[in-house]
Amino acid sequence: MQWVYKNQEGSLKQAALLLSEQLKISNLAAMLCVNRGLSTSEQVFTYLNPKLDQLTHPFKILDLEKAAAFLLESQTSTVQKKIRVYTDYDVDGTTGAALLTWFFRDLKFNFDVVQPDRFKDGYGLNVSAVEQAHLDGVQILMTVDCGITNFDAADKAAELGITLIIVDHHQIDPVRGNPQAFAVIDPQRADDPSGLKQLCGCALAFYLCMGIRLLARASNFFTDLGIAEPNMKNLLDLVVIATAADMVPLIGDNRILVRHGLGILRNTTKPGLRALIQNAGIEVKAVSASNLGFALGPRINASGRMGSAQTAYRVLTTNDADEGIKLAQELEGINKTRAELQNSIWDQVREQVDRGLEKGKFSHAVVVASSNWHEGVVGIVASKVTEHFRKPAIILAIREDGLAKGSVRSFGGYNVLEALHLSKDFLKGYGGHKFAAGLSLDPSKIEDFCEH
Ligand SMILES: [Mn+2]
Repeated sequence: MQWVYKNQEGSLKQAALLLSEQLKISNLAAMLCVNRGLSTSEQVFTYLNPKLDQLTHPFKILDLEKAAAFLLESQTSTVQKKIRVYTDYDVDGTTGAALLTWFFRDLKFNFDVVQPDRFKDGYGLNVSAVEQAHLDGVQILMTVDCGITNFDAADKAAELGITLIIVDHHQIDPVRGNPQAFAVIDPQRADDPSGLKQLCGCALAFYLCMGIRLLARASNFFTDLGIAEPNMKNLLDLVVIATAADMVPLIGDNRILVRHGLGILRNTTKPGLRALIQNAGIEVKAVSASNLGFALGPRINASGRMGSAQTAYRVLTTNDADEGIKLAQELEGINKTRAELQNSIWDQVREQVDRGLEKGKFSHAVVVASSNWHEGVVGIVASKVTEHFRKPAIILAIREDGLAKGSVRSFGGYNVLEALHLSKDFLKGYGGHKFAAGLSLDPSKIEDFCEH
């Protein structure tokens, strides 16, 4: 990564000088704050000293109070309704699932957790997962870190009489809007007044839990049922991992969550999480922000990339010290295999690209494919390609079933989602963000797709 400092001229420089005097901070720190659009000494002070009680009130998020009330109500009637939590298989989704598990367990809710299989089910909530939920007697289905564009699945839930609660931070479909659901918690909604567009999925689940706790306290849920009120702070170890892994901007509430989450993580009592950190060769008390992205995130992600997210989920949710150690060991093995595969693919890709460049190929973007590559890790390799070759990259794994599936990563602000949209005639499917997306196509179309 390269850091480029903005050169401050005139009035901005003056503002920085004033701030550095008022708050007794260095000129550089003051200038960086000014660059971030902070101008008053109050704003800068809050920015530098984030406090938990400055977090945005959870009910500011549209539909959150409605969902919290419904969930609490569903568990206090004589027959507890069955809740299913359905999350993405990456770090954000898995930590979100773990966070809800700890919280719902404490509140003795009737719930289970399902995560899709990256290879069989793909990303998001699908119709058959909703049908399965119905067969399993699920009455309330809630998504975390996915769901906002799963219109067919939402329609199926409505048809089967399942109450759907979507908790997602991904973009709303500009044409179709929200899927039909009882509650759609997504600060990306144009009508959401919270200003929390930067939150990751796991953090949104945290706000939902804060909302449930508020209502539970107000309705004497804890005293009536003799349940100890959970300390929300203890869930921030999961939130900080997800926030770092999802690479959301560390401004506003995210700064507060990360600042405090890191401290909680260093004292975490979750046995599997402690073992996971130790296996990475890190002292729990000394976990740093960079450890989150380089050591913890990849280990948790490895689970869903290589097979099923189950192992990572169990590591993060076990109550048992011995089981925590055993599961973390298992995850360590999965991550090692992931790293080996990734290195071998990277070597092959680099060779292919070097050869292509010599022949004058890849002038705008790198596109490479092979049937030897594992689709679970091509995304990481694509990121490496963009850094190394400084071009957008598409890496495709040709699967046994004959479908080429892969990942696109942007370089230099290039909008890859738009580019895929323009080539959609060659593709079977695509989706994602401006800077990172996924696609699938018929291998025979790769050549045409490259030329397009
Ligand atoms: Mn996410």
